[in-house]
Parts: sequence; structure tokens; C-alpha cells
Amino acid sequence: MSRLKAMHTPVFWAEGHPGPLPSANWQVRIAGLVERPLTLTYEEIIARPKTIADARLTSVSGWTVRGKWGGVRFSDLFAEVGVSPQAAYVQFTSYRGIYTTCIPLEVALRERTLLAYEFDGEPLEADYGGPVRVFCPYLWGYKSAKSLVAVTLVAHSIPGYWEVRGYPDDAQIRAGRVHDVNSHRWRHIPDGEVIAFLD
Ligand SMILES: Nc1nc2c(c(=O)[nH]1)N[C@H]1C(S)=C(S)[C@@H](COP(=O)(O)O)O[C@H]1N2
Ligand SMILES: [Mo]
Repeated sequence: MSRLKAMHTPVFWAEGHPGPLPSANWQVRIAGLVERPLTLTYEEIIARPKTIADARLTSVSGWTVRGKWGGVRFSDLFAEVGVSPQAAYVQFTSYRGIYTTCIPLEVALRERTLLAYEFDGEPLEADYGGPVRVFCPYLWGYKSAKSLVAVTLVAHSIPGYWEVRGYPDDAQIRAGRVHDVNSHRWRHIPDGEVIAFLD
């Protein structure tokens, strides 16, 4: 059993569970306002330099989970494709195209925003967005699109699945009480990325 599952990390699929998603034949398309659009296979993603972010995914629904998220920095991928000057936001699209979300380019370029494929050294399973997902600890979890198939550089923010249903587009993490999945305790968090690791 995976670490995420063993800790009873909640599994969210607003669009319905996609079923098993094999990494073979998985592709992520990076396009939009870029100079050299790129399609990466799973093998090409995991062959790139890996960054490990010891950080938390924190949901607006009131829980937070810490672990070592492994993946490729979006800043590395964007250096490779060449971002056009008009690009200001990054839209993420999940498998089947129903779940989308958008973050500022500036947040996508931060060091812990990853095209993630591992948690605590284990490959991400389909429940938790495998084979590859967004991991962005700076904003509420609904920006961390699972089972990612497309990354599109755009000039203006495009409201996604939860944003059109009323969640704030800026997704700033706000102070409040959250359930810490790691310690099974309720904790108070301040505004911003949850970096006090609560343990
Ligand atoms: N495709 C897809 N990605 C998604 C979601 C979803 O419903 N569908 N839920 C989001 C929300 S609200 C959160 S908090 C995290 C939860 O990640 P987990 O289900 O792996 O715990 O995934 C985000 N990414
Ligand atoms: Mo969430």
C-alpha cells in the first residue's frame, strides 16, 4: 500500500475517478504561448533532472499532507520550451479534459512547483493523480491538477472546474483549522504556504 493511502490521505475526483491510468503511453503536452511546444512521454519526464520538495499539499476542504514530492520543476520545463513574453498564466488540464485550473506563471516558476510523479519515493498511483500531476504547495490543493495531460501558457487566467463553482481564483491559503493527515491531529495554520511542518 502506498504511503499516501496508508495515511488515509483523501482522494478527490470531482469529475469522477478516471480508472487505472498506465504510465505507458502517457503524454503531457506543453503548448500555448511558448516558442517550442513539446510533448513529453512519462519516460521522458522521469529521465529529466528530479527535484524533491519536502512540502505540503493543503486542501481548502481542511486537510494538509506532508511528504517528499518528486518531479520536474516547471521552471526547468519552461526554460526548455521558451515562454513567450505575453504568457502570464499556466492552465493545467487533467485526463478527459473536464478538470482544469490555472495558476500565475510566477507561481509555476517557484522552486517547489512540480510536474510530480513521486511521493516519498513511490510512484504516484492513479488515486493520487498518477502517473503525473501538478504539485503546488503555495496555493490551495485545487490548483494541483491530477493526472495531467496538458500545460498551456496563456495571457489571462481561465477559470477552471472549481473556480467556476465559486472557489477563489487566487487560491491563497488562509489561516484556519486543518486536519494534519501525517499526525492525525487538528492544527491551526497561518496564511500562506504551510511550511511550519506541525510535527
Ligand atoms: N483531476 C483532478 N485533479 C484534482 C482534483 C480533482 O477533483 N480532479 N481535486 C483537487 C483538490 S480540491 C485537491 S485538495 C487535490 C487532492 O489531491 P488528492 O486527491 O491526491 O489527495 O487534488 C486536486 N486535483
Ligand atoms: Mo481541495
